[in-house]
Amino acid sequence: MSALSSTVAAGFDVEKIREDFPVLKQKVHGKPLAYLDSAATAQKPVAVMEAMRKFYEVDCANIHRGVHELSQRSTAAYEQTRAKVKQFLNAKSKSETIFVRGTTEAINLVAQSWGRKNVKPGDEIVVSALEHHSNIVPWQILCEEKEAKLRVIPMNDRGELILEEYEKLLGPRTRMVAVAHVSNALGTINPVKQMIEMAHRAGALALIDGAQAAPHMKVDVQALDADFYAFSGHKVCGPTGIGVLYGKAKLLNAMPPYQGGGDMIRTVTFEKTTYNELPYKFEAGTPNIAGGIGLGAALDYLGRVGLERIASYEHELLAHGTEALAAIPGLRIVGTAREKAAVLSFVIEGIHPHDIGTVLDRMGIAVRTGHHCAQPVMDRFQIPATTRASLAFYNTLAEIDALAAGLRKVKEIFT
Ligand code: C6P
Repeated sequence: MSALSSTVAAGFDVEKIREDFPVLKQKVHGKPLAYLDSAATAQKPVAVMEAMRKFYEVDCANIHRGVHELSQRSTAAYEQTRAKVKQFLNAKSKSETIFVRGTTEAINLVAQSWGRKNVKPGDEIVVSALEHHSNIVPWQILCEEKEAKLRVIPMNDRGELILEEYEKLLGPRTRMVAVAHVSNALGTINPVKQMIEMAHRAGALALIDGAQAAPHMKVDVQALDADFYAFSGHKVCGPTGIGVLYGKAKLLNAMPPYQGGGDMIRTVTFEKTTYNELPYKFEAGTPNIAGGIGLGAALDYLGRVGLERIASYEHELLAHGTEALAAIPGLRIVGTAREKAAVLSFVIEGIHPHDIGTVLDRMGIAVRTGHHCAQPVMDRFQIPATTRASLAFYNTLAEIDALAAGLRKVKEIFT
């Protein structure tokens, strides 16, 4: 497909979308920026920056604490985001949506609060071979403390989880299954609805790491029947330092607080403290108010663009990128699952990914190189690292063509 048609691919006016992202207009090392690192963090539309600016310029006050006008306004703006998150995830109630710093904190909250209360020696936690470290280490810490066992669902050479092996891992000792909805290193979309169903049949709970799914597809926690679902604001075009833990109310109600401090209490005496209702029981201390407001603006923005349109446009980008990269001799795509989101991880024979990334950077092309915080994935494929181009709805087919041309130059330089 030509670069020209990229502006209206899938009925999607990407050039108009790009107007909303000032950062994309710059040159890097004298070349137009091609930002292909959205899995690390997505760029922010003007609407997000404006919402945060308005908070600091006009409304700035602490929330849930003041009777004065500014505090009332700030509280209302922050809590409006909760209603938007409820809608974004199709949660049953706002009280099931807890603001945290991001996916990492969400998973740690569950591992520490739910895990410490419910996991006993000999119990088992199931994760998968394609998890980000954030969905491995919190469970390892818990297992070590509780003398529980971490079991791992293996994957095949495409980077797809082997469900027959998963079935065999499930048993009466399984307490929790924690899996990514979408792999950040490979792009694999896991069949999480089915995996949750299987966990429930075994009497276990299921936590879904939605960090790489929420930016790319419509998520419905009720349709999935997820017990917990986590995502990060900064990957859905929102600010850093804010994210969401969704949890079923009956589970959250039965869990002890994660941190103690302001806002999470009902009454405090030196003899006894009683806790606030959901979701505040899990939100100790002054939160990231501007971040929460920015996240609300980001969800509004994604809603206006439309997640279904985003998914179909990105699918087109991915297909184009897969074809363009596969045509480069010596390049191997790592992660070829049949169900894939917009991630192109690859290695080129004889050239270190860091060298690839450095040369691409000189051409204005931003990609991530390394293990992508998924070292077990690298071990599985027996490679130390990959180069990863991760796409978003503001990318163009022309940028992908620039990546492919850049990689051909990299090959010329190093061979
Ligand atoms: N992955 C990447 O470049 P935080 O850092 O808490 O916002 O998200 C952690 C996280 C958890 N799960 C998955 C599947 C993720 O992809 C990430 C973040 C980034 O791939 C930064 S390491």
